[in-house]
Amino acid sequence: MTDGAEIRLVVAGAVMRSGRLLLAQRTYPPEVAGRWELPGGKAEPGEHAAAALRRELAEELGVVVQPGSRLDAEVDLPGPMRLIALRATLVSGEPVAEEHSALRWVDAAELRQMAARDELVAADTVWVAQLCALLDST
Ligand code: 9L3
Ligand code: MG
Repeated sequence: MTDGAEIRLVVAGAVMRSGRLLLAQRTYPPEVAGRWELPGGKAEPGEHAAAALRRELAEELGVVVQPGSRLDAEVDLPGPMRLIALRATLVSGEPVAEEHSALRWVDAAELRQMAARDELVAADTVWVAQLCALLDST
């Protein structure tokens, strides 16, 4: 099998603290710039999801996180890539937007409102219901 035939894993982090979820505003590509996502990025070949998330959130946000359980939904993206999300908690540092245009902490009501207003990256909308349930139970 050639490398080109392999599906690249993309790992996003659902970082939650005190009933709020961390969202990050994308700067690229132009078609999604301005929309909000769960921060994260591509795993290196052979890199486990949790390790990829720790590395990506260190690079993008300057924080150390503890990855946790996986959210139910996964999304196939062009590339081909497969997008998954892991819950995560902050271990140290306060997130800074190193690669995003802004960060915000949202509660369930704000997350629902952003989804309804089409302010989220399309792929990430698969997790809204589960995230709202998790936030509401915190
Ligand atoms: N992506 C979608 N939702 C997310 C993340 C972290 C990533 N929450 C998509 C955008 C890109 C691809 O996955 O097409 C790789 O992500 P990145 O490396 O550009 O962050
Ligand atoms: Mg990224």
